[in-house]
Amino acid sequence: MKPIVSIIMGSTSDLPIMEKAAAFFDSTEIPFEMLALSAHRTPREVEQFASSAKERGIKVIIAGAGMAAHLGGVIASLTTLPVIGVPIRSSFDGLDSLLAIVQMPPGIPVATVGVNGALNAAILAAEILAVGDENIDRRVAEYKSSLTDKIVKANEELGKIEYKFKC
Ligand code: RP5
Repeated sequence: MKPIVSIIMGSTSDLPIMEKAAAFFDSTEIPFEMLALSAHRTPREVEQFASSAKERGIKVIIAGAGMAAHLGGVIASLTTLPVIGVPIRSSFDGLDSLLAIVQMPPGIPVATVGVNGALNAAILAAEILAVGDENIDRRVAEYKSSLTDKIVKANEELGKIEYKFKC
């Protein structure tokens, strides 16, 4: 199996959040790799990774980082692959990493999901891949219908709860 998505994180302390992306790719059978790389602690390795990702067959990169979260932006500056940033809540409720990831200068976009939004990052990555892959498209559509089922069931449950003035 060759990975087509990279899940990158600034530290293994980000793993409890980033593993939600991994679980989604497992459930949708999308081959991925997972690496710890830090824009500040391993800048050379980040450059090596970003500049070779495309030729290794990677199609989308997800980068999770907390605090001064420059990882996604630095990767985006070194590749034409789409980069999705996941702000990790490590300090200031994640606002510092959210702003560091989302406020990129013109020319170097990083698609940014919400704080700790690794699952949404994975779904967005799958949707990008689905543009050119019918099987992935079908699996993402199945996942999205399962969300509809969840709310249909929630309404059934709510219907059973009784209050004096509930009609
Ligand atoms: C960031 O600093 C990492 O992405 C992590 O969210 C945060 C703390 O890292 P550790 O000190 O836990 O390694 O670079």
